[in-house]
Amino acid sequence: MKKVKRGIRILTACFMLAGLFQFNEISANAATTYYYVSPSGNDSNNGLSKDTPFKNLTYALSKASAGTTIFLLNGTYNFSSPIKLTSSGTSSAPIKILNYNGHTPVIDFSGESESSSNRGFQISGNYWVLAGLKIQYAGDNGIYISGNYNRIQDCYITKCCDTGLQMSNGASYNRITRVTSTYNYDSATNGENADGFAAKLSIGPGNVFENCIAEHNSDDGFDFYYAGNAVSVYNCQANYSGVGDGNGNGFKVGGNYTADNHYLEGCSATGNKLRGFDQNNNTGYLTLVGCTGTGNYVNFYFPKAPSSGSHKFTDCISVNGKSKDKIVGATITNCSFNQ
Ligand SMILES: [Ca+2]
Ligand SMILES: [Ca+2]
Ligand SMILES: [Ca+2]
Repeated sequence: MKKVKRGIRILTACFMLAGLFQFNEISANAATTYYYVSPSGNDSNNGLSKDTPFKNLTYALSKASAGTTIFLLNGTYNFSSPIKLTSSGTSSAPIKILNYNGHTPVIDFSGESESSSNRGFQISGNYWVLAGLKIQYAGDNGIYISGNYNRIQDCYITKCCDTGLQMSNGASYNRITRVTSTYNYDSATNGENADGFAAKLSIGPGNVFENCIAEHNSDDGFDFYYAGNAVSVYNCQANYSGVGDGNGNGFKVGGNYTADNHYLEGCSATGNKLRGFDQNNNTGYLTLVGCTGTGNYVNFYFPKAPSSGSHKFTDCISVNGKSKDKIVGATITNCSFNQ
């Protein structure tokens, strides 16, 4: 009985402590600065209300620090060079760039020429949140992330001259949620590079895609070439990839013989020029749960056993592939493949 009472006392103390932390967090939130930006605003305004907005996002960014929220009022914001997010928020006080009042502001980079240095948003900082934006016509990636703990959600990325959203060069613990990336095309290389989403070329751990859609991109829908760490993908779609010299895979989950144990759940690939789900020389083991390939040239193509362990396919469905599936070195449970 005594032990139980002591347990209750400890529990009570824990709840009180938790309450204290919550209180601190609310205090921190109360100190948040909100800036408003509008294409018809003026940088000599104070930017502190929707009626006195700044004109330039870059001006608002120059005043932003951990805990700042920037609201972009409806309209089109034109850029001819990348927006570089180099500073950082914190886990309890991220820096946010948000839409306002249900509208979708357009961030238009058509002033950029097609060149690998002309990205849209370039995020090397940590703890940024971008939400509710349309991003278009960047001269390279629409969004490029090398930083950590960033969140991109409810954005629409289109018609950029390389991959719509790319993570590389150590990017870790970033979460991409409900983003659509479509009609990206690198004309300079006849479409061979522009994916919908990429986590490739040396990422760190902990990156997640959820409920994202890649459609009509010239190269691949999702590309994890030479990732170097595992990516988790939930409920994402990759459809109709492959224009010009593009490879045309839905989910390209490997490359360059690195062992990256990616996890895909509830994903679907439809109508891609080449493969719906493609191992692409990944030497790690891949786990696919509840994934569906429909009407791709090959729906599932995993021709090599992993260097250790086994691939795991559970509840996966292959429908109307033009050529047969190939799966080697896998534990297959409750799937309908056409091998
Ligand atoms: Ca490029
Ligand atoms: Ca390619
Ligand atoms: Ca690619």
